Amino acid sequence: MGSSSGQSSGSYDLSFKILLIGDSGVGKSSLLVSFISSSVEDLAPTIGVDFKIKQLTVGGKRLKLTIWDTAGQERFRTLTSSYYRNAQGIILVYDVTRRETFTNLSDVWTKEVDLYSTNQDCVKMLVGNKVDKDSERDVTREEGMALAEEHGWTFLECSAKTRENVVQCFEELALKIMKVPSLLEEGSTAVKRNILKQKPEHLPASSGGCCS
Ligand SMILES: Nc1nc2c(ncn2[C@@H]2O[C@H](COP(=O)(O)OP(=O)(O)O)[C@@H](O)[C@H]2O)c(=O)[nH]1
Ligand SMILES: [Mg+2]
Repeated sequence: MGSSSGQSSGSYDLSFKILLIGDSGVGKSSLLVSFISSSVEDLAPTIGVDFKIKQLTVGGKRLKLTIWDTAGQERFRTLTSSYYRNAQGIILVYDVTRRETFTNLSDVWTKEVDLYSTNQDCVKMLVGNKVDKDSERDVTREEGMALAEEHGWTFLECSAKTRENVVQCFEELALKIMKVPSLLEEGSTAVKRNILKQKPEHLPASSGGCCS
């Protein structure tokens, strides 16, 4: 892993793109805010979608997570391929008090994920949100676990409101991503690319056109 060329590189070793997916109202934006709120790092206004950046250390590595959230267009089922492109991790969110948000993950969202994901190794995590509303629960923990097992996903229940398990969602996902060699490679390549972008004056003109 070479970030030796740039002390300015950084403040992080690996950079990953994470997506939040699921029906409108399940709490995707709340989860993101709940996760980010302990920190001041946040940016980027709406560009069709919202994304926020969070730096944290997991497994001894300094990570930069760029977490993309839909800007409500999931209501119309019109997320585009660019939303999915180059994601290393996807968080599939449902509301434990609304069963249809759970069944829609199988019926709708996983199909889109399969269609658009550019990296087939992309790590998926199933998250049942709003466990604080226990008296209104409509999907059991066992059902969540069973669906996750069926697909080989990681599973967690959480509450964006109480922050129970919120940080764990993102940390567990990051740990899983780091165990997949192809994703680890993408994560470190993204860091190098960013160094090129930030410090052009110290480097020869890029010969291999990157990105796009
Ligand atoms: N009780 C409770 N309400 C939540 C939780 N997460 C989100 N909400 C509420 O659910 C509604 C939809 O949340 P939002 O984050 O906008 O969902 P999104 O459409 O998936 O982004 C809002 O009124 C939130 O305050 C939670 O963990 N517990
Ligand atoms: Mg939202």
